[in-house]
Amino acid sequence: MAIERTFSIIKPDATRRNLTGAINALIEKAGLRIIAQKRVRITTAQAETFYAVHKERPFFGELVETMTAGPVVVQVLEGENAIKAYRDVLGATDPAKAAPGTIRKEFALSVGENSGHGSDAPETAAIEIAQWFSGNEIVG
Ligand code: FUP
Repeated sequence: MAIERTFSIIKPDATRRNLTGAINALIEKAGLRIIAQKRVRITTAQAETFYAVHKERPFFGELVETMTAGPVVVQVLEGENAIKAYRDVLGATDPAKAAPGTIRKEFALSVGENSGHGSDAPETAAIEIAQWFSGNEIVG
């Protein structure tokens, strides 16, 4: 298996409830290393760009509002098969369908406020990491 990097967002619903450390504990317990991390506020324009793939979906406006409602923590995670490994740690998009022990089962409030984002493929991981981090901010 290859060592990969993936991009993660701890979403506003989670930072609001002071869950950054609890989520990081699940990330590290899964064997993923947090090799870059910063707390930022996402602007409306940045949220619209980040989720452009969902532009035509009925929930797009609400998604942008949710992502800009408070601070987020953006991260780069590294590990074996990191993209799939982190999506497994996150659990299903809908927390009602997420497996026990996953971030979304343990912490998410709803599909919209589902506590975390993880890249879905190597191409999107590379684009998303580059959108938020410069090379010297990532220390593997
Ligand atoms: P995921 O890859 O699990 O983050 O899920 P998607 O890319 O399908 O969706 C991205 C975000 O859109 C979700 F995290 C929350 C939001 N969303 C909704 O609000 N309603 C939906 O029906 C689907 C997604």
